[in-house]
Amino acid sequence: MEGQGSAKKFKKDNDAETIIATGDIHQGLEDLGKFTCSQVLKDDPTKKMLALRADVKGSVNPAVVIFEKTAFSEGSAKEILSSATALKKTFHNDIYGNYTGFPKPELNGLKVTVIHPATDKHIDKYTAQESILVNETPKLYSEVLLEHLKESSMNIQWVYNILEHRSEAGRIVCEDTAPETGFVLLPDLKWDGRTLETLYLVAIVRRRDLRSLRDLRAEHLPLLRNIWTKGTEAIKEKYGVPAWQLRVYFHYQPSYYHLHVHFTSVRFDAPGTHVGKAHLLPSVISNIELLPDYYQRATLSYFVRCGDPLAARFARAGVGAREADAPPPADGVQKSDSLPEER
Ligand code: M7G
Repeated sequence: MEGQGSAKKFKKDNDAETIIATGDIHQGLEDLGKFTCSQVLKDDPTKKMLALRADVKGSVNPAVVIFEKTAFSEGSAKEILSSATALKKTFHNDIYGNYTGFPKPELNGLKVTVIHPATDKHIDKYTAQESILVNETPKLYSEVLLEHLKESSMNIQWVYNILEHRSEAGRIVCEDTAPETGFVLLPDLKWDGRTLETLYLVAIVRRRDLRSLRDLRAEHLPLLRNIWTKGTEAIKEKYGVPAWQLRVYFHYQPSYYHLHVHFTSVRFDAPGTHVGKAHLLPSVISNIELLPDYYQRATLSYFVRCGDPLAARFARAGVGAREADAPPPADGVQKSDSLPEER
């Protein structure tokens, strides 16, 4: 539903009546016949993920289509190891044999994410690019990041659709409706909702005045503790996964500036769990307990993709520019390749 209200200019086309009538490509979408690949955005052999930009029959707007190989489960092991799995030999040498296997289609499904209409930001997000490291001081936050957000941030209609039960209502795992400390917990778009090894849920806070980690201070501790306690309890109850097997964290920078918390399995190397992106919820609570305005005073380091307009803004502020081009560090502005100063 993201982009609701912005899915606009649709061509007349008899084969694409649904899109033309509703503006929503997901209505009755049962195969990918309407899509034609216009660009391979990313082909990641490690994550076994392929992201494509696609033209869509009946629409002038492009789509981003992401294919991911799904994880194996213990349950499927027996079914794969059977005569239903055809083999094609690549080679064998002594005791070693190499084959391509073709299990039943039901055991070989792909996770497919379709984003339509896709904006330039979506296309950038899924395009392979180099990144720069930014050590964001409070000064850079107010002078660069906040200015950037005024002009450019991802549409968060999908968040309001969830909070108002217009989308994904049946997927909600836990909901607390308290205005200040409430949140909705549900499976993340990135999760198939079944495979516990790749468990991924997201808790979206009800209040709409918190954009990111940077806004958090002592008065929000009850909200953060509530998300931790009720979120981990709900996951234990529904999926049998205890808190000590969960990685619970914020992204900084997030893609969507409405405060939310990621819950993933520690067995899963989820995208965005690396240093320079993930901030564990218990550590965030502890930092604020120690220093109520920690996140207004801290330098927060993260990576920005080179093609992102934010990288250009930081470059204009002397951050992330090449060594030879960079101006001398001004107060509070650190070069991207330096470590944060000790406070
Ligand atoms: P983020 O840190 O802002 O972005 O997290 P990123 O991790 O994508 O860089 C937003 C989280 O919300 C991500 O984990 C997304 O996969 C998830 N998400 C995004 N959308 C558009 C949806 C959605 O429509 N439904 C659900 N359930 N999750 C979403």
